[in-house]
Amino acid sequence: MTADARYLQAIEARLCAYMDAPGIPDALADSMRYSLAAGGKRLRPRMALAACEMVGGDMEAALPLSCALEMIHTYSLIHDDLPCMDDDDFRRGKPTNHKAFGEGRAVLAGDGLLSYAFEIMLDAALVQQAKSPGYLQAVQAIAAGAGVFGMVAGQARDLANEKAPVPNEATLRAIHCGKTGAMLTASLLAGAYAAGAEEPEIEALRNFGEAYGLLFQITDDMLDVEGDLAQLGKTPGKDAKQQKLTYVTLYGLAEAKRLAEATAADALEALAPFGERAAYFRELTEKTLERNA
Ligand code: GRG
Repeated sequence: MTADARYLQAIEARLCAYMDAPGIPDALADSMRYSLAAGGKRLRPRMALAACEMVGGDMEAALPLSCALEMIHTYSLIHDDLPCMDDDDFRRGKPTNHKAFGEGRAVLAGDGLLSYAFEIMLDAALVQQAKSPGYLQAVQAIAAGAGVFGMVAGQARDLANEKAPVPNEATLRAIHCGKTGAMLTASLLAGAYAAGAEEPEIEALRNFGEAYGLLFQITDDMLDVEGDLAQLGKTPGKDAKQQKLTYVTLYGLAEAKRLAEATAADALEALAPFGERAAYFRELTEKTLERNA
């Protein structure tokens, strides 16, 4: 079995177990499950498990963190799709949560996923804290990536920029370091901290996360122009329609492609300290560049 198949199997089984816990009202559990099970790539939880194993940890210990990352990511997509934000009809190839359940239930599905994620992480930290001193640091990395200095900050900058556009590289970077990069880097750090990684490894992963996050965003912007609904799982062409600031609108498709290649090279360089152990992340970087991750 490939590492990815192992990770995916463990993630899916554990997410189902969390959602089958007794006591969650049916209507709430249904709307949370709907988006969780809608066919996301599970990129963040896979990255957390791979980072954990790369630095010598046991993926079982990182599994609660990994599922929490997917829950937080899914909440962000549900809220981002709401009419008061991006107003999208399709996500992960299915009608968006508010289209399926109405806005009230979609807001609550997001709230439920976010708060359940923290409950799961802290429950695990309470169990792990004696034998794994890095575990709480892992939870902190996820909180920081998700919050007002991370993903929520990026979303706030994005909203502000829609009202008063400042179309330059600095604005674009600030938006996407938060919206996209923060949770990707947090996934790497969480897996590594849970495995007891030391500062030089954390620093190398932070560098990789920064470059990989940028690569992911540039290729995501390119897909919005070149992809179709089946490939994207969401409506293509929305960025141009909403006059969004993206790497393609700022630089054009050809230059965005060149930037993606240079950024992939930076990401690969950041992995050098891990040598052979970084095979998973080398392959992920190459697949992302080919927009096939
Ligand atoms: C609502 C606080 C709040 C934040 C929303 C994540 C986000 C911030 C908005 C989503 C819109 C968007 C296009 C973000 C940038 C790229 C991104 C995160 C794409 C989706 O991630 P994938 O491709 O999705 O990993 P799947 O569905 O495969 O998990």
